[in-house]
Amino acid sequence: VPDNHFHYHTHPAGPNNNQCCSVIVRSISASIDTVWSIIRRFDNPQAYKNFLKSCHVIVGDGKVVGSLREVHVITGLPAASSIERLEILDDEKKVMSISIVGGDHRLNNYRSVTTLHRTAEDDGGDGDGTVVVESYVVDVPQGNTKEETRVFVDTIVRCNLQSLGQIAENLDKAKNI
Ligand code: A8S
Repeated sequence: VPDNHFHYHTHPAGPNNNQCCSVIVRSISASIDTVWSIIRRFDNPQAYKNFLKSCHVIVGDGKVVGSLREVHVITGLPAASSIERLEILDDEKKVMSISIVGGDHRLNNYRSVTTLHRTAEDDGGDGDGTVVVESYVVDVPQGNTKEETRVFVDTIVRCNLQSLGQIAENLDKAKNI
């Protein structure tokens, strides 16, 4: 793979410091540019993250590192809001990273890195495919195990990437009409 940036996913997480980490990989039948056009919008994560109901950029322009957004989540989750900082937004390498710096939820010191990787689709379909790799590290909340934390966060990330895939695939299909 010529454009791999897997080193971005090497989070520092030790076994004693009560953190957990994981990585979710999803392949999408849409071009890397289409997938990136959705992901890169730090100001509009609710475009594909179904657990979010609103987002406002409160510091910066949503492109410069250090920008902050405040998101509110739908009811039924053990959380209400989150304040998130843009750590990396690299349009060339297609790498994005955010960290959670505040809010009303249980995921302290959360940081995620998302990278996109171009694939050649040899399934007879036209056009390119994309592999999305999203890794994270987070503190294990008081009263929970590492395993419980990983299951909870993996579920959210998997839902987000599934929805991202659907939206990107539909966008690309519409373009090819
Ligand atoms: C993301 C990833 C995560 C978001 C989590 C893990 C969150 O927005 C939700 C529920 C929570 O309990 C924590 O890429 C928090 O958005 C949906 C509010 C942070």
